[in-house]
Amino acid sequence: MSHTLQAVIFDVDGTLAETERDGHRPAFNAAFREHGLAWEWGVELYGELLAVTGGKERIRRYMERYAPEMLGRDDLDAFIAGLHKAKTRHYVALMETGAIPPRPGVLRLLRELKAAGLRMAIATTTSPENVDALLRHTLHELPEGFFEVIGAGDIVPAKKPAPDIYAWVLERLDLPARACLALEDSRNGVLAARGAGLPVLVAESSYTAGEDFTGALAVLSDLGEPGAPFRTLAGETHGKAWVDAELLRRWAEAP
Ligand code: XBP
Ligand code: MG
Repeated sequence: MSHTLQAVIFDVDGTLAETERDGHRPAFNAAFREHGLAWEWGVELYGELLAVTGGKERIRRYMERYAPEMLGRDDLDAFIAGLHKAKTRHYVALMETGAIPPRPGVLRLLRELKAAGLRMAIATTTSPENVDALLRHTLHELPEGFFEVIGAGDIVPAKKPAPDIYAWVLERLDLPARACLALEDSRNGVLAARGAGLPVLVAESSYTAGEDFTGALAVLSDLGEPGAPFRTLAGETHGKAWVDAELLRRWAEAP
Protein backbone atom coordinates (compact mmCIF):
# COMPACT_ATOMS: atom_id res chain seq x y z
CA MET A 1 0.00 0.00 0.00
CA SER A 2 1.42 3.40 -0.88
CA HIS A 3 1.13 6.35 1.49
CA THR A 4 0.86 10.05 0.79
CA LEU A 5 3.78 12.03 2.20
CA GLN A 6 2.46 14.50 4.76
CA ALA A 7 5.42 15.56 6.90
CA VAL A 8 9.21 15.75 6.80
CA ILE A 9 11.18 15.36 10.03
CA PHE A 10 14.65 16.91 10.15
CA ASP A 11 17.65 15.98 12.23
CA VAL A 12 19.64 19.06 13.33
CA ASP A 13 23.38 18.59 13.86
CA GLY A 14 25.11 17.63 10.63
CA THR A 15 21.83 17.83 8.68
CA LEU A 16 20.62 21.43 8.89
CA ALA A 17 24.14 22.76 9.56
CA GLU A 18 27.68 21.49 10.13
CA THR A 19 27.58 22.30 13.81
CA GLU A 20 29.76 19.60 15.34
CA ARG A 21 33.40 20.43 14.53
CA ASP A 22 33.25 24.22 14.80
CA GLY A 23 30.21 24.63 17.06
CA HIS A 24 29.69 21.93 19.67
CA ARG A 25 33.37 20.89 19.88
CA PRO A 26 34.78 24.37 20.74
CA ALA A 27 31.86 24.92 23.12
CA PHE A 28 32.78 21.75 25.05
CA ASN A 29 36.43 22.89 25.16
CA ALA A 30 35.45 26.35 26.42
CA ALA A 31 33.38 24.73 29.20
CA PHE A 32 36.31 22.51 30.20
CA ARG A 33 38.62 25.53 30.40
CA GLU A 34 36.06 27.45 32.43
CA HIS A 35 35.95 24.57 34.92
CA GLY A 36 39.76 24.42 35.15
CA LEU A 37 40.00 21.07 33.36
CA ALA A 38 42.97 20.38 31.09
CA TRP A 39 40.74 18.51 28.63
CA GLU A 40 40.94 19.43 24.95
CA TRP A 41 38.75 17.65 22.40
CA GLY A 42 40.62 17.80 19.09
CA VAL A 43 38.94 17.28 15.72
CA GLU A 44 39.82 13.59 15.52
CA LEU A 45 39.02 12.68 19.12
CA TYR A 46 35.68 14.48 18.83
CA GLY A 47 34.87 12.36 15.78
CA GLU A 48 35.33 9.23 17.90
CA LEU A 49 33.26 10.65 20.75
CA LEU A 50 30.37 11.40 18.36
CA ALA A 51 29.56 7.68 18.46
CA VAL A 52 27.78 8.63 21.70
CA THR A 53 24.85 11.01 21.13
CA GLY A 54 24.02 13.66 23.70
CA GLY A 55 26.52 16.04 25.27
CA LYS A 56 26.21 14.79 28.86
CA GLU A 57 26.48 11.20 27.68
CA ARG A 58 29.52 12.15 25.58
CA ILE A 59 31.29 13.79 28.57
CA ARG A 60 30.66 10.66 30.63
CA ARG A 61 32.08 8.43 27.89
CA TYR A 62 35.19 10.64 27.70
CA MET A 63 35.66 10.35 31.46
CA GLU A 64 35.29 6.56 31.30
CA ARG A 65 38.11 6.41 28.77
CA TYR A 66 40.42 9.28 29.72
CA ALA A 67 39.68 10.35 33.30
CA PRO A 68 38.31 7.24 35.08
CA GLU A 69 39.69 8.46 38.41
CA MET A 70 37.00 11.17 38.40
CA LEU A 71 34.09 8.75 38.03
CA GLY A 72 34.04 8.09 41.76
CA ARG A 73 32.97 11.64 42.63
CA ASP A 74 29.84 11.75 44.81
CA ASP A 75 28.53 14.62 42.73
CA LEU A 76 29.28 13.02 39.35
CA ASP A 77 25.84 13.65 37.77
CA ALA A 78 25.76 17.25 39.00
CA PHE A 79 29.38 17.78 37.89
CA ILE A 80 28.56 16.59 34.34
CA ALA A 81 25.32 18.57 34.27
CA GLY A 82 27.22 21.73 35.33
CA LEU A 83 29.85 21.24 32.65
CA HIS A 84 27.15 20.66 30.06
CA LYS A 85 25.22 23.73 31.13
CA ALA A 86 28.35 25.83 30.56
CA LYS A 87 28.87 24.11 27.21
CA THR A 88 25.33 25.03 26.12
CA ARG A 89 25.94 28.66 27.11
CA HIS A 90 29.14 28.77 25.03
CA TYR A 91 27.41 27.06 22.09
CA VAL A 92 24.50 29.50 22.08
CA ALA A 93 26.93 32.46 22.27
CA LEU A 94 28.83 31.07 19.31
CA MET A 95 25.66 30.56 17.27
CA GLU A 96 24.69 34.17 18.03
CA THR A 97 27.75 35.31 16.05
CA GLY A 98 26.20 33.67 12.97
CA ALA A 99 29.35 31.58 12.58
CA ILE A 100 27.59 28.44 11.30
CA PRO A 101 25.64 28.69 8.02
CA PRO A 102 22.95 26.25 6.89
CA ARG A 103 24.15 23.34 4.74
CA PRO A 104 23.74 23.62 0.94
CA GLY A 105 20.15 23.21 -0.19
CA VAL A 106 18.66 23.40 3.31
CA LEU A 107 16.88 26.78 3.14
CA ARG A 108 15.71 26.16 -0.42
CA LEU A 109 14.31 22.73 0.41
CA LEU A 110 12.62 23.89 3.61
CA ARG A 111 10.84 26.69 1.73
CA GLU A 112 9.84 24.39 -1.14
CA LEU A 113 8.43 21.76 1.19
CA LYS A 114 6.37 24.33 3.05
CA ALA A 115 5.09 25.75 -0.26
CA ALA A 116 4.16 22.18 -1.29
CA GLY A 117 1.94 21.97 1.79
CA LEU A 118 4.08 19.52 3.77
CA ARG A 119 4.22 19.67 7.56
CA MET A 120 7.66 20.16 9.11
CA ALA A 121 9.21 18.85 12.34
CA ILE A 122 12.55 18.39 14.10
CA ALA A 123 13.90 15.30 15.90
CA THR A 124 17.30 15.80 17.50
CA THR A 125 19.38 14.70 20.48
CA THR A 126 20.79 18.19 20.98
CA SER A 127 19.44 20.50 23.70
CA PRO A 128 16.35 22.69 22.99
CA GLU A 129 18.36 25.90 23.64
CA ASN A 130 20.71 24.90 20.82
CA VAL A 131 17.85 24.28 18.38
CA ASP A 132 16.41 27.64 19.33
CA ALA A 133 19.77 29.37 18.70
CA LEU A 134 20.11 27.63 15.33
CA LEU A 135 16.61 28.70 14.31
CA ARG A 136 17.17 32.31 15.43
CA HIS A 137 20.58 32.73 13.82
CA THR A 138 21.51 30.09 11.23
CA LEU A 139 17.93 29.74 9.90
CA HIS A 140 16.78 33.26 10.80
CA GLU A 141 15.22 33.69 7.33
CA LEU A 142 12.46 31.23 8.21
CA PRO A 143 9.31 32.61 9.84
CA GLU A 144 8.67 31.86 13.51
CA GLY A 145 6.79 28.61 14.10
CA PHE A 146 8.07 27.13 10.83
CA PHE A 147 8.56 23.74 12.49
CA GLU A 148 5.29 22.47 13.90
CA VAL A 149 6.85 19.99 16.35
CA ILE A 150 10.34 20.13 17.87
CA GLY A 151 11.60 17.06 19.70
CA ALA A 152 14.95 17.76 21.35
CA GLY A 153 17.39 16.70 24.07
CA ASP A 154 16.26 15.04 27.29
CA ILE A 155 12.55 15.06 26.38
CA VAL A 156 13.03 11.31 25.88
CA PRO A 157 15.53 9.54 28.13
CA ALA A 158 16.97 7.24 25.43
CA LYS A 159 18.71 9.25 22.70
CA LYS A 160 19.46 8.18 19.11
CA PRO A 161 20.09 5.43 17.96
CA ALA A 162 16.99 4.64 20.07
CA PRO A 163 13.80 5.42 18.07
CA ASP A 164 12.19 7.30 20.99
CA ILE A 165 12.64 10.88 19.77
CA TYR A 166 11.10 10.03 16.38
CA ALA A 167 8.25 8.16 18.08
CA TRP A 168 7.69 11.24 20.29
CA VAL A 169 7.52 13.55 17.25
CA LEU A 170 5.21 11.19 15.31
CA GLU A 171 2.84 11.07 18.23
CA ARG A 172 2.64 14.86 18.37
CA LEU A 173 2.18 15.13 14.60
CA ASP A 174 -0.52 12.49 15.00
CA LEU A 175 0.72 10.77 11.84
CA PRO A 176 1.77 7.21 11.07
CA ALA A 177 5.46 6.72 10.27
CA ARG A 178 4.70 5.84 6.64
CA ALA A 179 3.16 9.27 6.03
CA CYS A 180 6.48 10.91 6.98
CA LEU A 181 10.09 10.97 5.86
CA ALA A 182 13.18 11.65 7.99
CA LEU A 183 16.32 13.50 6.88
CA GLU A 184 19.50 12.46 8.65
CA ASP A 185 23.29 12.63 8.38
CA SER A 186 24.44 9.78 10.63
CA ARG A 187 24.16 6.05 11.19
CA ASN A 188 22.76 6.69 14.67
CA GLY A 189 20.11 8.86 13.07
CA VAL A 190 19.23 6.23 10.45
CA LEU A 191 18.88 3.58 13.15
CA ALA A 192 16.61 5.87 15.18
CA ALA A 193 14.39 6.75 12.20
CA ARG A 194 14.17 3.16 10.93
CA GLY A 195 13.48 1.95 14.46
CA ALA A 196 10.43 4.23 14.50
CA GLY A 197 9.35 2.85 11.11
CA LEU A 198 10.26 5.96 9.10
CA PRO A 199 11.72 6.02 5.61
CA VAL A 200 14.96 8.02 5.83
CA LEU A 201 17.15 9.97 3.43
CA VAL A 202 20.82 10.60 4.30
CA ALA A 203 22.90 13.64 3.34
CA GLU A 204 26.18 12.67 4.90
CA SER A 205 28.20 15.27 6.83
CA SER A 206 31.89 15.83 7.42
CA TYR A 207 32.02 13.54 10.47
CA THR A 208 29.64 10.85 9.16
CA ALA A 209 30.97 10.34 5.62
CA GLY A 210 31.43 6.63 4.90
CA GLU A 211 29.33 5.35 7.82
CA ASP A 212 27.08 2.33 7.29
CA PHE A 213 23.71 3.78 6.25
CA THR A 214 21.97 0.45 5.64
CA GLY A 215 18.21 0.99 5.56
CA ALA A 216 18.32 4.49 4.04
CA LEU A 217 16.32 5.28 0.87
CA ALA A 218 19.39 6.95 -0.61
CA VAL A 219 22.69 8.45 0.52
CA LEU A 220 23.70 11.84 -0.93
CA SER A 221 26.69 14.14 -0.50
CA ASP A 222 24.26 16.98 0.38
CA LEU A 223 20.78 18.16 -0.61
CA GLY A 224 22.03 19.82 -3.79
CA GLU A 225 21.14 23.15 -5.34
CA PRO A 226 20.42 24.27 -8.89
CA GLY A 227 23.97 24.70 -10.28
CA ALA A 228 25.52 22.66 -7.45
CA PRO A 229 24.18 19.09 -7.81
CA PHE A 230 24.43 16.46 -5.09
CA ARG A 231 26.55 13.36 -5.59
CA THR A 232 24.62 10.10 -5.30
CA LEU A 233 26.47 7.70 -2.99
CA ALA A 234 23.73 5.05 -2.82
CA GLY A 235 20.16 4.60 -4.01
CA GLU A 236 18.04 5.73 -6.94
CA THR A 237 17.83 9.49 -7.44
CA HIS A 238 15.53 9.44 -10.50
CA GLY A 239 17.75 11.71 -12.62
CA LYS A 240 17.46 14.59 -10.14
CA ALA A 241 20.38 16.89 -9.26
CA TRP A 242 18.91 18.45 -6.11
CA VAL A 243 16.40 17.21 -3.56
CA ASP A 244 12.92 18.67 -3.94
CA ALA A 245 9.38 17.87 -2.80
CA GLU A 246 8.76 15.67 -5.84
CA LEU A 247 11.83 13.50 -5.17
CA LEU A 248 10.90 13.10 -1.49
CA ARG A 249 7.37 12.13 -2.53
CA ARG A 250 8.66 9.55 -5.03
CA TRP A 251 10.81 7.94 -2.35
CA ALA A 252 8.25 8.09 0.42
CA GLU A 253 5.31 6.96 -1.69
CA ALA A 254 7.05 4.03 -3.37
CA PRO A 255 5.15 0.85 -2.52
C1 XBP B 1 23.81 15.56 17.69
C2 XBP B 1 24.24 15.20 19.04
C3 XBP B 1 24.27 16.20 20.11
C4 XBP B 1 25.28 17.29 19.88
C5 XBP B 1 25.58 18.04 21.14
O1 XBP B 1 22.43 15.40 17.57
O2 XBP B 1 24.55 14.05 19.29
O3 XBP B 1 24.58 15.54 21.30
O4 XBP B 1 26.51 16.74 19.44
O5 XBP B 1 24.44 18.60 21.70
P1 XBP B 1 21.58 15.29 16.18
P2 XBP B 1 24.18 18.56 23.28
O6 XBP B 1 22.46 14.86 15.06
O7 XBP B 1 20.51 14.28 16.55
O8 XBP B 1 21.00 16.68 15.96
O9 XBP B 1 25.47 18.86 23.96
O10 XBP B 1 23.13 19.62 23.52
O11 XBP B 1 23.69 17.16 23.59
MG1 MG C 1 22.89 14.49 13.01
